[in-house]
Amino acid sequence: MPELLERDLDLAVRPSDPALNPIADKVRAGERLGFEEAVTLFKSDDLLAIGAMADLVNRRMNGDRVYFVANQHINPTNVCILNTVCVFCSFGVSPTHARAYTMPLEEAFEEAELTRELGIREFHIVGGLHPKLRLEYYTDLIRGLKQRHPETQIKALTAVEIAHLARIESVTSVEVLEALKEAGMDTMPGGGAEVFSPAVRDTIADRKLVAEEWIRVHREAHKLGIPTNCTLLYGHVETMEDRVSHLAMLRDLQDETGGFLTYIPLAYHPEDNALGEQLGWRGRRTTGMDDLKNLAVGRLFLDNIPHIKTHWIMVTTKVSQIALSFGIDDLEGTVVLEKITHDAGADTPVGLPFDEIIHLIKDAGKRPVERDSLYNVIREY
Ligand code: V47
Repeated sequence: MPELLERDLDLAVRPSDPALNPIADKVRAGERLGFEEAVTLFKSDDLLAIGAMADLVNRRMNGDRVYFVANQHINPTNVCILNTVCVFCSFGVSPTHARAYTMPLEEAFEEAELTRELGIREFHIVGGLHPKLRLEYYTDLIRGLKQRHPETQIKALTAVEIAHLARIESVTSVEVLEALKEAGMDTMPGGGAEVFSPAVRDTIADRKLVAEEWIRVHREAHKLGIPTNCTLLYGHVETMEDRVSHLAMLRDLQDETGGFLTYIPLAYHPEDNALGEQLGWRGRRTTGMDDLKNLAVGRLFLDNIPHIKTHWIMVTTKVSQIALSFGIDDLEGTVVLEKITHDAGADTPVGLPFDEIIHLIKDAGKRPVERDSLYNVIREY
C-alpha cells in the first residue's frame, strides 16, 4: 500500500511550479514543512500539485475514510459585548438590537427535541458574549441536554466564551472549564481564533482575546482531558505569512499537548458586516482556489493534527466534495440550522440531510464513516 501511494504521487505530482519541487520531495519523504515552504504553497497557483501532495499525506493518515457527524448547531444567544469590535462578524448584536435573542433554557431544549428522530450525536453550542448570562446558565444547559439526550456528545463554547465567563464570574478559565466538564461538556469547538497576528487582530477584532490567551485556554482544556478543535478565519486582510504564523502556533501547541482533534479553515463572508463594507467587498467571497488551497495547506503543514475538516456551510458542498481529493478527511455534519455564516450572506443550505452527506462522500470515491465528537466510529457505510 505505501509503495502504491508513492507511485500514485509520482504520477499525480509533476509540479508545474518549480518552487514546489523541494516541497514535494519533503512530502514524499514524510518530513515536516517549514514556515517558508508553507508560504510558498500559499503563494503558488499550482493547485493540482498542492492538492496531490495533501492527498498523499491524508491517505497515509486516514486511508480512504471520510468522517462526518450527525450534529446540530445551537446558538443560545446572539447578544455579544464584542458586537462593534469583531468587524467581520454579522451574528453578534447589542442587547437592544431588533434581531437580539437569548434562548430561555426550555427553548434550547425544545430546539434539541425537534431533531430527536434524526439520531443526532453532537450538539455544537456557541454564541455571543452575553453581558449577563452566567456560568450557571451554560452548566444547566449542558446538564439538561445530557439528561434528555444521553447518547449525544456536547461540543461547547469557544475559548473566547470561556475567558468571558471567567471574567464575569471572577474565577479562572480552568475553573470554568472544570465546571463545564463536570456538567457534561465533551469537547470544545475551534472558533474565536480568527487570525493570531496582532496587526490583523487590531484591524478585525481589536480588544478580542489575544492569541496567547486563546492558546492558553486550549492548553488548559487539553490538560483537563478536553479535546478541542482549531480554526483560521481566512480571506480578508491577512497576508500569507500571517496564515502560516497562525498555523505554526497551532502546530506548536499540538506538539506540546496532542489535544487538537481537527483543524477547520473558515472562509470569510463579507455581507452585512463592517469589515465587508469597509473593504467594499459586499458579494465578494473567497474563491474555490483559495478555499481548496487553505484546506490542502492545512493538511500539509499541520502534520500532527489527525483530521482536517471542510466546513461546507462556508465553501459549498461542491467545493467540500472536491476537497476530499485534496487532503481532507472530515466533512462538516448535518448541522440542522446554521446561523453565524448565514447572517453573513452564505447561500448554502442551513443544514444537510444525513443521506446527502453519505452520497457526497461516496460519489467522491471515498468511504463514509459516521463518527462521534471524539472520532469514535459509529458506523461505516
Ligand atoms: O469564531 C464569524 C467565524 C466562527 C464570520 O470547531 C465567520 O468543529 C466567516 O468556529 N465569515 C464560528 N466566518 C464557527 C466555528 C466553527 C464552525 C464549524 C465547526 C467548528 C468546529 C467551528 O465563525 C467564529 C468566526 O471565526 N465567523 N463571522 C464571517 N463573516
